[in-house]
Amino acid sequence: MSDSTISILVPTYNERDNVTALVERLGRALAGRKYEIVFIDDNSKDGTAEAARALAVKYPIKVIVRTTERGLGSAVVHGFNVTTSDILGVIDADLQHPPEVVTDLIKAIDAGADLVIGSRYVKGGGCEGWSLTRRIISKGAIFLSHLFLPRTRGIQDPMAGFFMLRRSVVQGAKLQPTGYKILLEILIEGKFNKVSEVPYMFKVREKGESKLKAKTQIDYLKHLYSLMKRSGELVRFIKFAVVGGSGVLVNLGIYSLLTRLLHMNIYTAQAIAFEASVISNFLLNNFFTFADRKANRASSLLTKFIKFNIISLAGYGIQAASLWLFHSVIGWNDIVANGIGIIIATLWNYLLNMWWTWK
Ligand SMILES: Nc1nc2c(ncn2[C@@H]2O[C@H](COP(=O)(O)OP(=O)(O)OP(=O)(O)O)[C@@H](O)[C@H]2O)c(=O)[nH]1
Ligand SMILES: [Mg+2]
Repeated sequence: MSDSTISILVPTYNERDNVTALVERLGRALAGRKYEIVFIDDNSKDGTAEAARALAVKYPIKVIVRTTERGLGSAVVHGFNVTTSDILGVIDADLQHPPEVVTDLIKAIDAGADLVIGSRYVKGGGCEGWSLTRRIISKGAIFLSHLFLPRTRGIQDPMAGFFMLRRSVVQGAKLQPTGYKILLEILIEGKFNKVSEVPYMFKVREKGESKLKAKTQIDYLKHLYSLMKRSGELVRFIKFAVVGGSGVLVNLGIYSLLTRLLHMNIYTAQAIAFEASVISNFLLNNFFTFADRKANRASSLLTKFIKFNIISLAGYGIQAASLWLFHSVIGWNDIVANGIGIIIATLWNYLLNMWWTWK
């Protein structure tokens, strides 16, 4: 394995003052390996490409300058496409990813990992000098990814820009890199078995300017939506909502039957009708919405059913609370108040069932 060639891809935009230190430090970390450092520069105005080329007399360096495209994610994918090495690494140019950690990434690949992530969120990792706001945004982004993209759940730092992988992970993968989060794209579209994370400390940028803008956060949400669509999670949510709608019909139908035909007490009828809709929702969700994670053995079906009941009961509580708050307290129309309750309860039911029942 130690014979494999390694391409370290470095996307750059105006990083002239960082390239020399980066190359020297990468050179030390990669000594004894067959490697190349590939800069993918988006026509920087500060002479980044020239500075990188000047180092090629001493180091195995390639410099690619793109003039028609801009963007970190697409620069990385461009790097995948124009290199031929078995092992591909990605690192920022600004030294916020300590180049020495590349040694640990390679060790993990040699030990059998298909994909290894330089991680800020495993023991020993962290971020230097981040404001509380930036920490919250970062954690929030990870939380959303864990919630809506189940494939990223075991990974503490799916937003990392520092990683290494075997070419087979991205070979033939339909990568659509929009924005910054190229690793997220790989986690959804790539092919891999073993992923590992190695800790590192995300350093403060010392030279050059950050390209991170507020728009990056909006781009992330768009990207998340696109990945949900492609990974089938959006369709799953729609199925869940449709099943929920069918539950309302079951509930109303049985309630009418029990009260009008059997003249049952309305509260008893309401409880029976509610449970009947929980049962039909559960079965439809198990064999339709979550068919890929369904319970087959009776014992696990029962466990899931109990969890589903608990969540549904709480969901019902949310609906009742919302009717009370928006109608009785605030004085809105009861149908509007109930509608809000249904939306909140549907989201609650969906998220909790994703997280707990059919995890
Ligand atoms: N090729 C290319 N590289 C880019 C582009 N935008 C950013 N980069 C590079 O991607 C890396 C990360 O960008 P940064 O601006 O440092 O983003 P960040 O590290 O998330 O944010 P800071 O912590 O504020 O620095 C750096 O090496 C940049 O030069 C781009 O549009 N094209
Ligand atoms: Mg940076």
